Order: sequence, then C-alpha cells, then structure tokens
Amino acid sequence: MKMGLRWFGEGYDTVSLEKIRQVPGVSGVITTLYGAMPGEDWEKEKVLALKRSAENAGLEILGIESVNIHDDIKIGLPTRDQYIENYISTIRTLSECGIHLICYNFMPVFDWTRTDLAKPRHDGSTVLAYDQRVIDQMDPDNLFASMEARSQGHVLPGWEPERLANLKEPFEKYKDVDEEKLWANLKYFLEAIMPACEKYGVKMAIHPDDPGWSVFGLPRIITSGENLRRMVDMVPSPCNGVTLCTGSLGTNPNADLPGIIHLLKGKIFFAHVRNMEHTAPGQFEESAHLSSDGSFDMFAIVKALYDTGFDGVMRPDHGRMIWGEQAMPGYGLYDRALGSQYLLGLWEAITKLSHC
Ligand SMILES: [Mn+2]
Repeated sequence: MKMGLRWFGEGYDTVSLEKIRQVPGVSGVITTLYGAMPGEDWEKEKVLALKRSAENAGLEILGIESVNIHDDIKIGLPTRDQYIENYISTIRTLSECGIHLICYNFMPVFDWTRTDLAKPRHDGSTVLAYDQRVIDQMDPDNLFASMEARSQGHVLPGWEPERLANLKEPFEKYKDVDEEKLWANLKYFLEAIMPACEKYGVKMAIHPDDPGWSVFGLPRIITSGENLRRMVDMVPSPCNGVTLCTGSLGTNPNADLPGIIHLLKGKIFFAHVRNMEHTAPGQFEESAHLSSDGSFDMFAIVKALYDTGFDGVMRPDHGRMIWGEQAMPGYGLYDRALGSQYLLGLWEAITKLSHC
C-alpha cells in the first residue's frame, strides 16, 4: 500500500509539494493536468513537467485523478470514437511517463455535488455537506452558481466554468440516456480502451457517483457495491477496476462498506478513505477521519482492505477546514495530514497484529 495526497498542481493548489513531502509516510501525490478539458489528448511535455515538479520535491506521481471522460462518450454520440482515440493516446502518454493509474468517473454533466462547502461542525471546523431538500428546490443553473460562489475563487475539481457555463445544452443531450443506455455506453468505452490499458500497463479505477443517486433527473449507475461488481464483470480485464471511495458509497446510509470491499476483492486499485456523518435522511456532512467523529467504522474499513490483500494507492479524502487554513474546500493540508496519519496508524496496527 502506498499513501498519497491529492494535489492540484502549481498555481491551482494552496498546498505546496514541500509541505506534502513533510507528512510522514506520504510518498507521492495523485494529481492531474488541471485545466485540461474532457476529451483532450494530453501533451507529453505537460505530463513530463508535472512529473518533474513532483520528483523535484521528492515525491512520486502515484496516479492521475482524473482523466475526465467527454460527455459525448457518456451520451454515446458518433463523435465518441474520436474522444476515445484521444483517451487511448493519453493512456499511452501517461504510461510512457511512468504513470500507471487513472481514476475517472462516469457521472453525466455534474461531478460530485454538495449543497454547502463550509458547514460549521461542533468543534468549529467547517466541512462539505449535502442536503437533498436544498437540491429539490433548486434548478441546476443555481447549483453551479452556488458552488462557484462558495468556492472562494478556487476552480473546484469537476466543476470547470468553461464546461458548465451553459447547462441547458448538456441536459438536452442527455434526454434519451437512461441508466441502461449509460451502462451500454460505459461498456463500449471500456471495451475500446482495455486493450491499450493492458498493452501499456495502465489501470483504470472508476470512481463511484457522489452522492450515489440521481441528481436533477440525470441517470447515475456507479452507485453501490453491486453496481461496481457489475461494472468489473461486464468487461473482464486485469486493468478494469475501481476506486473504493468510502465517502461516496457511504452516502447511502445502508451501505456495508467492509462488505463492499470484500465483494470487490482484487479489483480495488485506489482507495479514498474518509468518514462522514449522516445527520438525517437525505442529509450528510463530512467529518474528521476518526471513527468516533462520524458514522463509519474506519477500523473495519481499513481491516477489510488489508484482509483482501489491497496493495494499491490510498489517500485520505476530503478533510475539514481547521486551524484557520484557507484552501480549496475539502482539500486543505492540515486535516488531510491528520487523516493520513490515522490511516497509516490503523494500517500499521492491523499489519503487526496479523503477524503476532
Ligand atoms: Mn472520492
């Protein structure tokens, strides 16, 4: 297992690589070409520059989060083949740069969704939160405007203004795409790219939808352990796997997270491990990573990963904003550093006890 921290790149992230380097046990970053639009064929020079900046700071690039999928692929338009070709070219480029893990998602239009980016917690920290009642009273344009207004000038990952400036058009394009069509389009995409992934040794790790249900009537399919299992079985390949994101799968209060980890044994290439608190039906807020601060049993989650032989990349996920830090919502340094130490502590204890 390798522990990393997500990093958004020079000029985008308030957290420097030098600071990440000082978090014990963190050997690398998960990053992306921030500013690259979905569908773009990534330039090798830009990837090499990204790699050099990480390596100059004594860190490895452990994976890319994300190489986003163009909506035409999700919708299944004839133009998808060109975007798939670009994607395959990017896979080859990343492999040539020594990067062998890609996290991506298959959510239509919107990426992760929250209704509050700075909700106060009992301890004075602030966190990302979701309230279905707020979504139900909102039209999608307002959601984008409110996410942008509350992002304190940061471009939130997956919420690029260029792409979301005119939401009416993408909604119109998805009007004939139901869940089964989206499944078929995902299968088409995976069948097209897997030979290249195998050839170049690049693992694809799909990220679950967040939250794990339909938002604004758009279809969502990567919403549960069963559906993740369907996804990996649909296109069998050693390179077709998942990002186990406890916070996203755990938006369903009934999700059995250790059970899902066992169900996906051998197929988890990347793990986002964090805690959250369910406060009421349809409402949740993020919390500190510690089990006692939220609704999840973090020991049981890390133990399930250990017991199933997980040997991929792990990162703490969204953190609280603490100690007056000003940073991208969910991605400050302090609470994610605390989270990484807690996860490494659990991992060390579980490893040593299993050898007693
Ligand atoms: Mn995640």
